Amino acid sequence: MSMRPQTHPTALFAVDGLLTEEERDIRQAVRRLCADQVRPNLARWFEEGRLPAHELAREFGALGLLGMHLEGYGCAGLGAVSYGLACLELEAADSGVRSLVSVQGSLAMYAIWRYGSEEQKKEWLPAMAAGESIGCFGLTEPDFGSDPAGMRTRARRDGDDWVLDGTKMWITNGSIADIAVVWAQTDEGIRGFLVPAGTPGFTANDIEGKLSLRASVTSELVLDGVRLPGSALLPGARGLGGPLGCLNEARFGIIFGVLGAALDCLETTISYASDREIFARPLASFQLTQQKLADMVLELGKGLLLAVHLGRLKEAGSLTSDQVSVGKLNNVREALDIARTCRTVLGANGVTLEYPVIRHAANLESVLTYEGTSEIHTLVIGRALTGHSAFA
Ligand code: TGC
Ligand code: FAD
Repeated sequence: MSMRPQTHPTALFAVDGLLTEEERDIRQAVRRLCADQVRPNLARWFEEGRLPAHELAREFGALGLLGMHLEGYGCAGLGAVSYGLACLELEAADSGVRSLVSVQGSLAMYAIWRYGSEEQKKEWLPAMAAGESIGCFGLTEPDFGSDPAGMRTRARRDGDDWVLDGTKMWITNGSIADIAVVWAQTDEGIRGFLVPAGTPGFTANDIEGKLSLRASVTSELVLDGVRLPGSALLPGARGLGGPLGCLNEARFGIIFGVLGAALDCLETTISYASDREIFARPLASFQLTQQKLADMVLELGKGLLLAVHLGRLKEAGSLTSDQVSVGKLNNVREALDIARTCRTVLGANGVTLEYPVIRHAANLESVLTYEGTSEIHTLVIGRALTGHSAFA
């Protein structure tokens, strides 16, 4: 049987030609760090349900990945596409690793950077950029995930202080965070607060039994009469637009990130199908296999082109939150579909941790749900198209 050289999936779309040399260098540096320090351990971390988050945060901080798209306060101040490519490489390793970086840079640091006082920025951002302090972002509650406007966590003034009561649920990095950004109802609408770990009345309990994003810490935050000084309030955030403004940043990273998971699945699958002989022929030589590969690479390539396009819009300052929903909905949905299809090509081997495919597929189930479920992003797009809000 004659055989031609193989083409890498991304080469079919010539995406590299859309990137600057600096962007390609950053991608390469993150890829190398993941290959050396992250990937060799991932199956074990996933199986054991843990992540050495502090050590990784310091490594990522040293490379400038934490808050890398923010300016000043020890942050690298790089462009949106560079940040996206870093997310892609991190998520090619594992969505939990990308989550660590997303929550730190795009949610916790971004909230302080965008809405914080000068004192809050100086106190927290340099240490967080270096990975010496870890942050988390508490928006979701047990009864209010898709509809955070209904949150029950309440902050009331008591003299110059604030007193917080409530429960946050599903909080990434919750129990390992040095600082929690907590959103609460007040008499003036939703406001954000910085709650340092160890504040009396504040506890974080890990959520056990996850079969997705196992290499990531997810916690419940309990606030029971937590007294904070007036300086703990984020002065620049008022109303639901405050936390939603942070979500735009993290959702943007996911648009790129999930393509890393999909690409890792696809590379694994092409290699597996090339080596695996079935009916005395390579699995890669069957038409049904090639149909799957071709369909997957089309979605991967379209997703990459969309991601780079949205990244350039973000760099130009014109990216809208509706466009972020377009990217999040499409790329997560397609990445999950790719992971599931790759799993079928690997047969029984596809259900083990020996290959990364089922780990990515399981992780992407969480990514489909967090940062706005696929249904919520569908309704955001529906609202943009029709003018009618169909959320409630
Ligand atoms: P709505 O009336 O549409 O808006 C209320 C106010 O918010 C503004 N706004 C936005 N601002 C910035 N960015 C956005 N994407 C925004 N969307 C809305 C809006 O302009 C308005 O401002 P103002 O000044 O007029 O008051 O609000 P709604 O209550 O109808 O809700 C809309 C909806 C459903 C889209 C929103 O609630 C939503 O996005 N729900 C999903 C919640 C969500 O995504 N939660 C994520 C939690 S964090 C997380 O999952 C981290 S995972 C971390 C990891 O490990 O990576
Ligand atoms: P629900 O809101 O109860 O939704 C259940 C189902 O109903 C979904 O399919 C949803 O799409 C659908 N639905 C909701 N509204 C509508 C509607 N109007 N029409 C039709 N269908 C609808 N949150 C944080 O604040 N910080 C974090 O760091 C964080 N990390 C997370 C990490 C993990 C691993 C996970 C799984 C979640 C995390 N979350 C975090 C929470 C996440 O954002 C929520 O799970 C998500 O917003 C959905 O909320 P919910 O789980 O309460 O689902």
